Amino acid sequence: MKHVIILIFSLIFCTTGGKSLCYGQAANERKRVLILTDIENEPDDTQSMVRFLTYSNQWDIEGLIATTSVHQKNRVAPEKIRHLIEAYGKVRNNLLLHEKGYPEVSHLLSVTKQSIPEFGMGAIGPGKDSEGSEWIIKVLDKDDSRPVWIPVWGGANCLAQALWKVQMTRSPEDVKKFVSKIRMYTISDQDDTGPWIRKTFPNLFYVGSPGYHAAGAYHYATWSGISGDKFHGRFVGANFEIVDNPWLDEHVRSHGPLGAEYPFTKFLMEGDTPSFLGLIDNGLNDAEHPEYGGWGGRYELYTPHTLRYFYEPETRPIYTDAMDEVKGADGNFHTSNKATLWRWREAFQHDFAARMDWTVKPYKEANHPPLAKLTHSNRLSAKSGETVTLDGKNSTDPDKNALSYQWIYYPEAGTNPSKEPLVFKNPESSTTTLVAPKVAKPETMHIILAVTDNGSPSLTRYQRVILTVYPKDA
Ligand SMILES: [Ca+2]
Ligand SMILES: [Ca+2]
Repeated sequence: MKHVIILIFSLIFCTTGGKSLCYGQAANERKRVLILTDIENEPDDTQSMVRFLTYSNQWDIEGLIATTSVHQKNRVAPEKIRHLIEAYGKVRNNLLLHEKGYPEVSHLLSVTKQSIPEFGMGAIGPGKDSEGSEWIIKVLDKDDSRPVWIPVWGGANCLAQALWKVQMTRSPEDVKKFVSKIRMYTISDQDDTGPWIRKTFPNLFYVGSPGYHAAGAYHYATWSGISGDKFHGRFVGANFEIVDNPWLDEHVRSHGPLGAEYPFTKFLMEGDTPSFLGLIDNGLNDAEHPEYGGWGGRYELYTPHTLRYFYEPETRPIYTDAMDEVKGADGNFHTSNKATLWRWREAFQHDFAARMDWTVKPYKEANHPPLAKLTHSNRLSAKSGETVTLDGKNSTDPDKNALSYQWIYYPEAGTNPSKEPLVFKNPESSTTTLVAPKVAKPETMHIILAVTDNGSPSLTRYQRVILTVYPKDA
């Protein structure tokens, strides 16, 4: 019933010009999330699970399922998930001093499941059902119209078995309905079931950088932008210090019982985290639109036969690697898919650091994010040559911190083919204007308002304005 009320609420928001963007799942609707993890294959799944638990009040957590992967073919480790939930249980009361809605330990334990300890397509077919695959079916079959977001941190075979079973036992119409509720994000292909899912279910909402580690795909993948900023030893612009072990010691590992569970980085910090960074409700992310870009990176819908490491006969589009041009910490401009993610690195690292503070500090000693607010709709339109006013002056901060403002044009997220940047008057004040540029046909332009407080660590929230510009004589 709760989701029906939320849906009605968001419909009212849409019709009254509220903050919702009004298509697909409303951007501000509480999301259902089910994680698949090859936890224990290396430290980074554990790191990602620690971060995930500090955001667990943002979502309805429907499943935490231990799986295999190419890096851990014959083992699943649900006991590690349970261990981390127990550590979360020690700090839950403190987290609740800062934000409401943190789930009970008993709830998280009740949705912790496991797949069978077999690798890839070897675990698909008759007799291969598992506690995990049956749970996925149960979650997707719930009488709940909201989609289920499925970040895949290892192999995808537990989800593949659920899909295989549904396809074998249900009518094509019911299979279609089942598939339509899935929102899948994979950290590349960590077994051979990702390609099978893409081929077998061509309408399944699929985000990821396809390809195996062996093919070098991990170096190219968008997700590696979370903490990788070297490519063949070359510095490519992002700030590495804030994802390196000394920073993590200071801001995470030294913070109470949950921070103590955060392991030392072996390869990359938190390679799996990009799969849920885009699900955080921060005013920038719009998970139903991976092409808009957000904390988890930006992904465009196309058939990835042009990928550098493409090696399979794909015939369908998926949301995959897209390029942004971004000014890096080195002062130079960089054009890359990884930049779509590392451009937000300081904001999402500070946000995590603040939440780790929440696990140990009283309210007054920690920082809390500002509330970015527009005095107008997120959807505006103008004709070429008209002046458009953008106003974020009603933004507030729960700690009464001073706020700074930045108006950012995000050309890659819109349709405007012109490379000309939009010119904001006073781009660092709460209110700005711009002159709508010349266009040949209606074009959309994405403008991001970033509001940052002066607390410690500084925290940022956003609003996205989608401006449609019409030709002057239209
Ligand atoms: Ca993993
Ligand atoms: Ca604050």
